[in-house]
Amino acid sequence: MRYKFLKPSNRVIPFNSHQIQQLSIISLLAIFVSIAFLITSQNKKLVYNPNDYIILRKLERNFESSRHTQGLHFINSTHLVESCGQYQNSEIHYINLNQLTTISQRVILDDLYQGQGVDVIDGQVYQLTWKERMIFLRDVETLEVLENRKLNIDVQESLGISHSYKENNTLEIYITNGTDKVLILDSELVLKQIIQVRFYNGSSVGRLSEIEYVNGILYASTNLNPIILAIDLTEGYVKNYYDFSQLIDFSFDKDLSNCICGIAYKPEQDIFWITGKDWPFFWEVELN
Ligand SMILES: *[C@@H]1O[C@H](CO)[C@@H](O)[C@H](O)[C@H]1NC(C)=O
Ligand SMILES: *[C@@H]1O[C@H](CO)[C@@H](O)[C@H](O)[C@H]1NC(C)=O
Ligand SMILES: *[C@@H]1O[C@H](CO)[C@@H](O)[C@H](O)[C@H]1NC(C)=O
Ligand SMILES: *[C@@H]1O[C@H](CO)[C@@H](O)[C@H](O)[C@H]1NC(C)=O
Ligand SMILES: [Ca+2]
Repeated sequence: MRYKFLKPSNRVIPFNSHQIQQLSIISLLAIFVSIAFLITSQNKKLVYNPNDYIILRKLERNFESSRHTQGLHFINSTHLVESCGQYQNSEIHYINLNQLTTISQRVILDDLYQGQGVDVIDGQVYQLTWKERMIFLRDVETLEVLENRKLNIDVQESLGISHSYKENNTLEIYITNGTDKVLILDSELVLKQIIQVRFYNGSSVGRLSEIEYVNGILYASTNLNPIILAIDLTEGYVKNYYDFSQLIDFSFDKDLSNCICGIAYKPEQDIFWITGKDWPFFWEVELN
């Protein structure tokens, strides 16, 4: 067999020594920049920035209802739904954003129940109860109970609720049970997965409480400090946390109020409304 050899090109690459020198400097620079980038991107993952938020507004709230906020969520662009709880003093109601001092559609819970987290899933309001393992499914217009659903999983408490849809449109319901874990349930409330949440240094996050899932991140409060954690559920790590200690000075009872028990995301403006037990204000904040 004969091989056919191709004639090498006559063209000479037109670089002189000066240009080659320039090229090597550029390559060295590029390597240096990539290494620097690698180092900073890794550091970024490991360093938290608790003050990376902006307080936009302070809004005075209504005090006629229970002040014991346990869950908060936006129903639509003009209304929040709030679940408040203590035994014999639990309720759920709407708050109109244009009339913050007026609450509406107030529904009082039976004395046997303490209201906890609240979310809207597939057009229905889901309200958790604390130790009763009962979820009230409510009409989104009237807040009247449509269905009682028992939480048939091994929990002593249920505190916060939120949800998302995975790529194949599968509903995932998130529930916190007063531990450092997030329980993932399916639409039938069957437990699918338990995610243990950690800081990057391995420390526990304490008792996770109110939650709100937004664009791939689970925002959660803890009972230890007035902070909001931004959790990556796929890794189970806290990506960042936001320290709102400065807001505690504004509350009526500094011990009781040490938790941000109301976290609601307002998609129209990409902002959050936050409040706590016995807080006289809602705070409109931007988390970066
Ligand atoms: C928002 O929800 C409340 C309570 O169901 C309702 O009264 C109000 O009309 C709704 N507003 C909009 C803009 O849909
Ligand atoms: C929290 O939930 C997990 C999973 O169901 C369970 O193993 C654990 O005992 C629960 N803890 C509490 C305090 O409810
Ligand atoms: C959808 O994806 C989830 C995991 O992301 C999987 O557990 C589930 O079985 C899938 N469901 C369907 C109907 O494909
Ligand atoms: C781990 O990191 C968290 C968040 O920065 C911090 O509060 C905690 O004290 C750290 N724990 C240890 C043992 O350093
Ligand atoms: Ca919420």
